[in-house]
Amino acid sequence: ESTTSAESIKTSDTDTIRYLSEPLITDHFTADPSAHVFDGKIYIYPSHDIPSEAQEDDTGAQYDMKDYHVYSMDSPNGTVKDHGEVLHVSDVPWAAQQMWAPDAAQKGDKYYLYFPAKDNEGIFRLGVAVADHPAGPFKPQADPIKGSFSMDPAVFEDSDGQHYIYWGGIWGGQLQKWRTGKYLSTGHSPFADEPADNEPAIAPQVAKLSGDMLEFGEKPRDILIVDQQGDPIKAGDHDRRFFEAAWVHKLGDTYYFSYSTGDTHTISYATGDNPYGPFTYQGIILEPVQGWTNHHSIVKVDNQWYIFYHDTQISGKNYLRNIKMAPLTHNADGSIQTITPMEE
Ligand code: FUB
Repeated sequence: ESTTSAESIKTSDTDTIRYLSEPLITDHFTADPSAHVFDGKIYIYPSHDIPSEAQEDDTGAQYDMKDYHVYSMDSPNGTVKDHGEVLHVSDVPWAAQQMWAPDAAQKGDKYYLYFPAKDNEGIFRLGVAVADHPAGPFKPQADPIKGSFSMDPAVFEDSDGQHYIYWGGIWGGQLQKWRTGKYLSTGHSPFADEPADNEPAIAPQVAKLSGDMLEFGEKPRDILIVDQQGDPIKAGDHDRRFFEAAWVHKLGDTYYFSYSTGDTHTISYATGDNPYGPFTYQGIILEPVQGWTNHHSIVKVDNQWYIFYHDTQISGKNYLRNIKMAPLTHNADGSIQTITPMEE
C-alpha cells in the first residue's frame, strides 16, 4: 500500500495548469490506468509493466506484459490498495502474449474486464473476462470478441445505460493493417499500410456492446475526427491525428473523445454531440510526459474530475512506467485546461 502527494500550480484561470504528482504505485510498474468509480470506490485497471527479454522494436515487443492487477482507493490521492493478480495470460485460452491497456465496466451485479492481447498468429484481438466484484478475479471468455482487432479498448456507459466500446491503435497496435477490413500481412513494419500524409488519418473504432457485454452489438464503425472547419484530420498531421489510447467521457450533452497522438506524445481531445462522432478537435489535455507513451483515463469522483496517466519517473525506461493522477478542469465554455506535467 502507498500514500501519494501532489501539488498544482495554476498559471491562469483558463489555460495551463502545471502539475507535479507522485507515482500512485511504487512496488510494481504500472501504466495505461483506466479508472472508474464502482460502488463508491475508485478502482484502477492498469497495465502491469515488467522487465522484458524481448528485443525492443518499433512494434513495441518490449511491452511484454503477462497479467493484470486491480487497485482501489477510497478517495483521490488516498492509500492505494493492490487487490493482486486478477487475470494472467496463461488463463486466457486464445491469448499468447502482450496484455496491453485494459478497461473495465459494470452492468448489474457483474464487472467486465476488456483487454487486448496477441493471439497465436501475432494478431491483436480484444478479450473480455467477467467477475462478481470490481477487483475480480476475472474469468476470461474462451474466445476473443468476435470480429475484434487492434488494441486499447475503453468502455463508456452513456446516460441511458448503453455501453459503447472504443478501441484501436496504429503502428504496433496494428489498426493500419485492417484498412481493407481484412488483416494485411504485407510485412512486419508497423509503418507499412498507412495512408498517404494528405489522406484522412486512420480512424479509431466504436461499437455498441451487446446486452450481455460479451460481444460487439453492431458492426464496428469508424470514428471521424475533424478540424474546426469540419475537414478530416489528415494522416500526416501527427500533432492531432489519433494514435492510440481512446477514452470517452461526457459532460452535460457533450461527448469528449480523448486519445494519445503517439509520436507527438500528447493527450488530445475532440468533442461531439453523440457517442459515434464526428468529433471536432479542440486541443491538448496533457502535454508530453516523461517517456514515449502517453495514456490516460478521465473520471469524475464526487464533484471533481481527474485524469489518470503514467510516466517513467521511477525507472527512466519507456516500457517500465508508473501511474499518476491529477485534477482536471473543464472551463465554463466546455474546453479543458491543459495540464503540463512538472518533473522533479
Ligand atoms: O502499454 C502498452 C501500450 O503502450 C498501450 O496499449 C498503449 O496505449 C501504450 O501506452
